[in-house]
Amino acid sequence: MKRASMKFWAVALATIVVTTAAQAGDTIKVGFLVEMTGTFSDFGQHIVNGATAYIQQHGDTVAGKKIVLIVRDTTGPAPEVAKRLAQELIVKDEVDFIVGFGLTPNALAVAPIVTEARKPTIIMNAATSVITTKSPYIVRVSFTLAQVTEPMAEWAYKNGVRKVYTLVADYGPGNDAEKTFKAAFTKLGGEIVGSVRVPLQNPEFGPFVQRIKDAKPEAVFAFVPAGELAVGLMKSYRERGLAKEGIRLLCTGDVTDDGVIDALGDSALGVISTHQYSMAHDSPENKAFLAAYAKVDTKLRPNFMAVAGWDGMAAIYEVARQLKGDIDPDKAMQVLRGLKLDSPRGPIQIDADTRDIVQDVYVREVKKVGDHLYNVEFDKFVAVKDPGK
Ligand code: VNL
Repeated sequence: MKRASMKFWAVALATIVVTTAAQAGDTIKVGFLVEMTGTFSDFGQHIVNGATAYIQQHGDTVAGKKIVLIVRDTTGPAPEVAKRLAQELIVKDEVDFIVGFGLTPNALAVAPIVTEARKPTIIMNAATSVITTKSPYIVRVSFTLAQVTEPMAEWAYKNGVRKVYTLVADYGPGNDAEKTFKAAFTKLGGEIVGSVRVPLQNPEFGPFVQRIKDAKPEAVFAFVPAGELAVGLMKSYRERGLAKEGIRLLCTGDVTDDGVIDALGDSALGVISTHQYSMAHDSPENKAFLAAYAKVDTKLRPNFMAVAGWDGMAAIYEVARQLKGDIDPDKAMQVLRGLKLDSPRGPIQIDADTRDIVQDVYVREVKKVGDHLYNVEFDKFVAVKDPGK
């Protein structure tokens, strides 16, 4: 997948690392632990693209220091690989920050290492609530599944939905989504008529989706990670004729992610989701982000991970400015706690106590605008904290 762009990154990164060695001392080094190959390779691409766009837009020097990116490929959900690469980034490369993490298992694996090394760590996607509790050196600029799921349960009930079947990927964020949806929806008076969990690797959606159809719920609530799983789920939903039976699809924005929405095709039209970012978000900050991103990658549509990559870099620039270029780990954490940013998604804040993100969560509908599908925002929940804490 994405062989051409992988090659591009291999070359670009080699160049960046060589430059680093020559200028150690005058640099702020940012080590990326991201998925650059395999099923989840888009995640790394999105995150690095977003960070690169930020640097190109704002200049590669801040507080007199040159920002240097060192990108390492975790290859997928691979905790042992993530741990080894984190050690190398800290000991050999002497990075000032560790960032990235498309996937929860990699973030959890690295938590004890960054605690031990006192290394400020910025989560740019991984979205299981518990991650930020695993180290005082972790902050999150992405989202949590609980944070975007609770609004979905409330919106569904308010709009007359009473019987829901849940489908989630069977790992941390999926379990959070299932638990949160069930709790919020039943508290309001709704009923969960069934729940399935599908494997993270190579799931066969057909039989699961058929089981849901046979149970005749009014809606399915679904979370699977963005990318290939989302495409697989949408395909089965269409092939098994759930929409025709009047079974609505309600999901987190991971399923209707901007990065794959073109591949979902018209079967995605009308799908309702809740999430923190849409390409269609109307603001000057988002326009600036989209313009900068388009100079970095013209093929892969930017998504919520790219925005988190952008915001994570914005956070690092702010730390650098406030610390006048001298990155002391504990002082950096102090700046990050409570930090506010005007993100392309809207205003965001890092909660000073939990180090987790507080942000608006939007309700969106997939619509065709011009030649492309977009998640068009039509309602929002303001300044949502992670309810999973
Ligand atoms: C995770 C969360 C991964 C949401 C995802 O796919 C996602 C995770 C990138 O925490 O592992 O959409």
